Amino acid sequence: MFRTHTTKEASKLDGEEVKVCGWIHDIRVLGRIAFIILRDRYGFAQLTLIKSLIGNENFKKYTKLTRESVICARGKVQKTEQAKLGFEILPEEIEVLNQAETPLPLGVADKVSADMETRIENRFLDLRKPEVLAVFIARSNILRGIREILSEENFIEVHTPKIVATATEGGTELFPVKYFEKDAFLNQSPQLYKQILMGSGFDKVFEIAPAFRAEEHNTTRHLNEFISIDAEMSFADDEDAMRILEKGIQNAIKYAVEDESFEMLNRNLEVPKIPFKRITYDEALDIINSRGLNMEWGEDFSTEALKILGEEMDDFYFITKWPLEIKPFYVLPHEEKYSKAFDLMHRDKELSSGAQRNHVYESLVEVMKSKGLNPESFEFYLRAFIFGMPPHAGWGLGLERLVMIITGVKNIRECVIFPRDRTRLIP
Ligand code: AMO
Repeated sequence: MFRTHTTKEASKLDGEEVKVCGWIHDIRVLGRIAFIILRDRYGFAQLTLIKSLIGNENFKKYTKLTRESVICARGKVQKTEQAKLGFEILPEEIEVLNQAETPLPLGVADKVSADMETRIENRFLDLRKPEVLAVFIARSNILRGIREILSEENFIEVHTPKIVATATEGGTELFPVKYFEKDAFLNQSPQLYKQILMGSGFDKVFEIAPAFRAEEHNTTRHLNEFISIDAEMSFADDEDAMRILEKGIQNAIKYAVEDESFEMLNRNLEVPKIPFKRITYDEALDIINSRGLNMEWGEDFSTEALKILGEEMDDFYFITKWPLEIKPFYVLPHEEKYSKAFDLMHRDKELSSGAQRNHVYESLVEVMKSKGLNPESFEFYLRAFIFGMPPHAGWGLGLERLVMIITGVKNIRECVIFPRDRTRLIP
């Protein structure tokens, strides 16, 4: 057995013998006594080395070990008020499993201060920092919270192809791939497939998978590969879809904040109350223009406009009833120039967009044409609309945008283990 206890398990004991394993976070030598701070995923343990107890040879050997080396220590745990952690381990034996070279390209014991590039270059080391790890524990808990709601609501988890022949969002932001003798692309969104599944009678589906966008802009909110959480439900309208989404967000936050590692993030976040406020696009426009901006009806919100809205609204809110012309072809038209589309916002940031969909073949084709799309290249999708397609609604939620908001990190790259941005393909 490599270890008998994690540092956290050991911290609860007094007088028992344990074997703990991890990385050397720090070593301090004070004459005839030395302290090795051992780190594992669960916390820290102080190994107290007393020269007279472990012998000159061993004392010399252990105090020469380098930071970030991997060791196992066997010894007695004892509670002590002198140690910062409230306990210490008096090792009888230290086994070196892997010696770390010096100097380290990135200090692990230092607080996060290195620039993003250096951090990502040395990501395996950066991820050893407890406050960096805490972001990924939150990410995992966020996913658990959302999955739980979707399962309770009877959604089936599915996976749809990521190598596809056509654009989903009808845009140009596609990565081409060679597919034997054919040209193919990496999918931007499972949109068309999740809708087809409504025609297949799956009733409620969700997918949590990568989405690829060849967007050129290099911002703190955009990735070229992100995780899209997509849901689609039948015999449902935009309001039904929003209700599931806000429940999912609420539960995600609940799970994230109740984990003890969340404290590492120094963030005081309350579980939001639902329902979130809904305002229509027109109401949002009025708010923005009443604050001195001159936004025309039918325009998308500028960064400046969203800033104003973010100041006026609660943390989470929906913008509903969007002009049809600025939403994708698949949203359901409503009252002539409007649609049943919505966006979920957090202050000035878009978190998710969704809609009740247009399930009427003729109308769908007409909207496609009006947006300059060729219905022929969407034949595989459109076929599902002529043999029995129920009314349906759904949404797509960017996981990393949600993780950003919940953990409070400022750069979306910090929410991905190995981010893909405009310039980065390695590691
Ligand atoms: P949309 O294109 O708005 O909608 O994307 C949905 C959500 O995905 C996230 N997102 C991104 N996150 C990081 N980097 C990016 N480059 C990026 N692009 C998008 C955002 C966004 O709100 N098919 C529709 C969804 C639907 O109607 O069901 C769609 O993809 O959080």
